[in-house]
Amino acid sequence: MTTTVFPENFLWGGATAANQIEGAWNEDGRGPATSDFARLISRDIAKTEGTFDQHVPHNAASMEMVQDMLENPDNWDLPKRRGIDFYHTYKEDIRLLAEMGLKIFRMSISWSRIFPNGDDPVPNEEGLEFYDKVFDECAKYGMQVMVTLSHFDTPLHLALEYGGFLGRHTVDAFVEYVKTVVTRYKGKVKYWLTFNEINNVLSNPFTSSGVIFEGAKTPNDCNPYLGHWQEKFQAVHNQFVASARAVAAIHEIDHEAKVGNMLCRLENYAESPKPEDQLQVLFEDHFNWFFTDVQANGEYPYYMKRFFDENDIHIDMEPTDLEDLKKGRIDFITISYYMTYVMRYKGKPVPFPTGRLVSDIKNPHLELSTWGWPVDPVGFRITLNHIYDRYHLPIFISENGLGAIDHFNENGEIEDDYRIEYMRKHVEQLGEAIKDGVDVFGYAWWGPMDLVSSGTSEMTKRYGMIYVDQDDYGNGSGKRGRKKSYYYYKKLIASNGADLENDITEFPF
Ligand code: P53
Repeated sequence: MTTTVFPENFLWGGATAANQIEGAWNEDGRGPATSDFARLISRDIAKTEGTFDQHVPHNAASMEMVQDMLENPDNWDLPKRRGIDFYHTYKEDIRLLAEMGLKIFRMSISWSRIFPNGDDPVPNEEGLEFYDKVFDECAKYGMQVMVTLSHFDTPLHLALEYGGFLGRHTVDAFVEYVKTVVTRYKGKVKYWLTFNEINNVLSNPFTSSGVIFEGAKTPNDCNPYLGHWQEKFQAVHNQFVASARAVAAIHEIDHEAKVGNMLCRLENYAESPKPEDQLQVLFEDHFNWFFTDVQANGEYPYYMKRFFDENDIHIDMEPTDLEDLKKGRIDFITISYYMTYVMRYKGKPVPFPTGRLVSDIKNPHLELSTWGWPVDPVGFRITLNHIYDRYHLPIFISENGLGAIDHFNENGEIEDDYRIEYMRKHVEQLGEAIKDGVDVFGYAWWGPMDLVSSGTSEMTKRYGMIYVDQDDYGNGSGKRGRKKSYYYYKKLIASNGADLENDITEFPF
């Protein structure tokens, strides 16, 4: 076996989010969150609409629809309300993860489990106890946790009353929530992330930040990927301040704790060597770097001024905001990496974001996943170098993975070589980036057990190495089983990334 390039104590992990696994949406005092209003976009629907695009509107946006989902939940199929029942199965799930050799489990706390309305005067003890149990269970196996404080599930009350992070009140409520959980779990959690994929607010403002525009009437109004820049960038600013104040509070409460950002990393290629195409890459890059520039450097980068000026965007700031941004700089960088993007000149030599989460221009050199996401392991190495070059901060990969359709073979097993291949190639390129000198301290596979998709609310889009017997409509026994990739990742972890060969011959379910 060749020797490993991965550092000792490298954190091999798996990543999840409360709204995609927990279920129990109204148990033990949990209040409703925006994720409870996401409808299923099944493959069948996507096929007839001709797209698996993330931009199919599927969130309730109109007040009428939200109200109906609250009052008549049986009329709606809302998969994130059931998750994969982790709220009740957490012991078994954590055992399976630990047996795979996981060193770190990335998960999120559901804010509305702790504060049902997001801003209640006292926290919900039952909610707090649940995460005590989860953290203790992980500790039992020597598994660390990385906790995202807000992963696409703003408490509904804050969305309806204040437009989510469009309102300053939500900032204060978030900081209070953060102080509460960090004080409670001090010593149990070393790694915190503030907002999941903070840049998602540009394309899915309701999903990512509970943003409801004034006068929103139709489902399309709430998650537009173009336009509404004034509101979107105001919400972003408020999230920056919330994040920075959270970082400062966490550092003060727990000196051992480290706090990171979370960026959906968009690595952009020019469609051709045409300088204008490259210019478009520069613009699009800026709208991606912007988020980490603020969170890592503590100030607004120079290039946003022109965009704000030319588009009449005025950010409302409170007098202490810029100072707070400086004081709340992150300790490490995290990204989700799934794919790369192709840019073509849009005809105007001025900065403007596309806001898209999946490239609409095809890269002829890359294969697509079943959901149309280009698979690009070399892009992973490139992006890691770009990030490290820009910030010189330690990097943790908080998400990477492949959503695919799984089938049982005649022995009742799942031989998911496509998933293994995806992992093998990405871990290989991660190793190359480490050899290049990039400081990476961990890698978390998205969805180590199958879970509800964020973009489409499907179960059919499976990421897991652990199978969950449940379909898009909630049918199934919920039983867990091991796929071939479970044994592959286990072997990979045991060798600390040295053994990448797919030579697994036995993989009992
Ligand atoms: P799903 C779009 C593009 C890249 C990553 O996504 C994205 C999205 C938003 O859907 O989100 C992250 O489940 C997100 C996870 C999500 C995962 O990627 O749509 O942080 O919550 O599940 C995969 O296939």
